[in-house]
Amino acid sequence: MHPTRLTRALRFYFISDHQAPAASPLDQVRAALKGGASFIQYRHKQFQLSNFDELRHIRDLCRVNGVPLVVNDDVLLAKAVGADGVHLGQEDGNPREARHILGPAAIIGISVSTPEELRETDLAPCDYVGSGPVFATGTKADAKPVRGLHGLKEIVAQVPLPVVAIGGITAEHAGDCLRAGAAGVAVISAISRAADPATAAARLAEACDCAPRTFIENGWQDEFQLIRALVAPALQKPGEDNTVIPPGDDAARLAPLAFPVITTDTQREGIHFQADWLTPEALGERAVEVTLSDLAASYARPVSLFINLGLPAAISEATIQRIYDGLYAALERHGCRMGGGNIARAGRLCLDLFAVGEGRADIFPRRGAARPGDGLYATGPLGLARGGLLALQKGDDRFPDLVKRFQQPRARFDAAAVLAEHGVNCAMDISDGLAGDAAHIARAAEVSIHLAPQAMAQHPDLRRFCDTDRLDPEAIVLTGGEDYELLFACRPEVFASIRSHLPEACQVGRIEPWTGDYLPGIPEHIRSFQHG
Ligand code: TZP
Ligand code: MG
Repeated sequence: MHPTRLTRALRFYFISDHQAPAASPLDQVRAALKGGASFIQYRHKQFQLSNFDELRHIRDLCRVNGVPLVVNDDVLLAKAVGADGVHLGQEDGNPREARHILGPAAIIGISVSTPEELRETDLAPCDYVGSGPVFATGTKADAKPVRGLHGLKEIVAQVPLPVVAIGGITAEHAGDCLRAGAAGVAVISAISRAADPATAAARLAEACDCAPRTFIENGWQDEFQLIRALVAPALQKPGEDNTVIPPGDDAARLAPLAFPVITTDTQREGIHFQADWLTPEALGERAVEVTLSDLAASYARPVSLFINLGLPAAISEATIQRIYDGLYAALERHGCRMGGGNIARAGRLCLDLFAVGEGRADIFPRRGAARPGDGLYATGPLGLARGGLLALQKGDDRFPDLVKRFQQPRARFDAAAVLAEHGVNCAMDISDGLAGDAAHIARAAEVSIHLAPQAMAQHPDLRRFCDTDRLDPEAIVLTGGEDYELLFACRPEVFASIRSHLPEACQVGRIEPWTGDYLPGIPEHIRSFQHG
């Protein structure tokens, strides 16, 4: 998880209590979320398989409310239920093994009570530290000696990760812990054993300065109602350009297209994106831009878009609506219509998009049309989106321009029009990185391509990013996909004219007769670089 987001989420941390006399763990979590808890730990010291459904329900409640859930002690239980991570005590499993099993995106917390314990702890695989008991607690029978606010400060000073204070914390003390440097406070009994857990949680939220949340009890329920709501904007302008019989019937009917151009693309959570890389609106916009980018690369005018949406149970209607707001914003930008779609349940969020466009009668660019003597060019800077993604993954807020390149790519219809007018018959969009995509052209055209990423690697934003992180900008230009610029080959004299219309366009290589190697001089690790 993005470190800045994690630090924010840790502020008000609730741990469920299976021994509380009145409220069940599920009811406690519900009350905590209603009150404004920003992080949940499921802790059950006598967990049995019969408790699994309760945990699954808690997982869904957390997901639909956008609150991270970790499981105490048990890495495999965390994995089985699809929690966001695990919290380990000193005597529990090894955090490195937990990281290996749960993967790079998982949240791994570890308890550290004293500086001596800290010295024994491998913090590298961990994301945060829980430290206490700050005050006396009756909840943990084997709790270590009370460390007080002074002990908390000592740990905060020595730990390079966010620290959550724990042990006997109430709304009265929460502020003291935060002022001592804790990123957040973790409580059990202050909520689980309160006469009114939701009110107790609201008081803690206030003490932690946590914004109140609109609590969501369920994910989306009614497929038909949801579809009606989602297609409503498309129905508001029926048949405007006489291209589409709008969604609402079994299929869309398009008016005749002289040269239909059809493409598809998929965006899967955990593979193409993580939920915390993009707002729901940006996810929708990006999915459309990425799909339409293939039409731009084919010099086609976008006509109609179809979407197959795979929805996990624990996603709220509000979130789905926000994804659609983004989809519609991007469609509007490109004058493309929503043709229709389908919704199905899925384990993780996934968007499969299909776009129909109208190709030009005079030209359809092909990868195989590159010829020796051509230059290889890109319509704009490369590697910036990859830099943005790396910055996002590390939670580095210093590169908003690069992050924007990743989050908000734009299909280059403007550049495509220039290329088409210049008769450029070899073009594609760059989604896999310069090396990978140039190799597609080289294979299709049976030529060798001498890549020259040096000029692109001079981009000041990329240089600044690479300098701070000691990365090689040329390697990022070669391997960093997802800029969605167009890659094209043409005669150098044609490029000279194109350049006057596309000032950011730049040479990235040259096409040579086949020499036995598609990309001479490009090291194997760069060619075989796999994108997530
Ligand atoms: N670890 C240190 S103290 C503690 C744990 C799990 C118990 C905290 O519970 P409470 O009821 O908030 O004091
Ligand atoms: Mg433990």
